[in-house]
Amino acid sequence: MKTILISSLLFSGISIGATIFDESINGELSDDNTMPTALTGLSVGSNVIIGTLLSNPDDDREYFTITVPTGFTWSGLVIDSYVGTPFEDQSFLAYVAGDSIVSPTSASANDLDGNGLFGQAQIGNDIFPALTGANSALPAGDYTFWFQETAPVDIAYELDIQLAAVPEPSSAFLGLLGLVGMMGRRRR
Ligand SMILES: [Ca+2]
Ligand SMILES: [Ca+2]
Ligand SMILES: [Ca+2]
Repeated sequence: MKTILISSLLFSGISIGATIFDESINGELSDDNTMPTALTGLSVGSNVIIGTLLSNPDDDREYFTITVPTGFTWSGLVIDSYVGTPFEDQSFLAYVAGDSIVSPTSASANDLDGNGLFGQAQIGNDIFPALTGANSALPAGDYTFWFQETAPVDIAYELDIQLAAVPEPSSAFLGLLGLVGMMGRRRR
């Protein structure tokens, strides 16, 4: 049953590895921490954000909020690509649960649910555990991100936010429910 479902998802070509935002098509991700770009329509599997962190004087920041729909969890964040021109090894990434994030001028680590420096060394890796400190996936809801590079370089990046489906009750449990239901009907 599960095999059939996964196969149909793979071959349907829907919602697997989808690019949910591309700055070259959709415009700049917000530079304003009070108005992060809202990213919706996330689905199970990969949700890719493609963009560029522009160097000074642009002083580019990327503020965006993802909405993890009910029935899903936030299970991973893979750096698909990270290329600095000139070479740069890592950039600052932080997140908070909710739809707003603290101002960069007043931010302290206590205001953030997770932060770190990520880049070259993490290409292809899932940085979810390092960023969030969570042992397992985080629940449905809003999460707001802050991505920034302060060195005078341009960073072309691809971030892959991964969602998983909340496991359904096991068939044995559903069978038990059905049995209880039948017994209930028989008593009437
Ligand atoms: Ca940008
Ligand atoms: Ca921006
Ligand atoms: Ca850097």
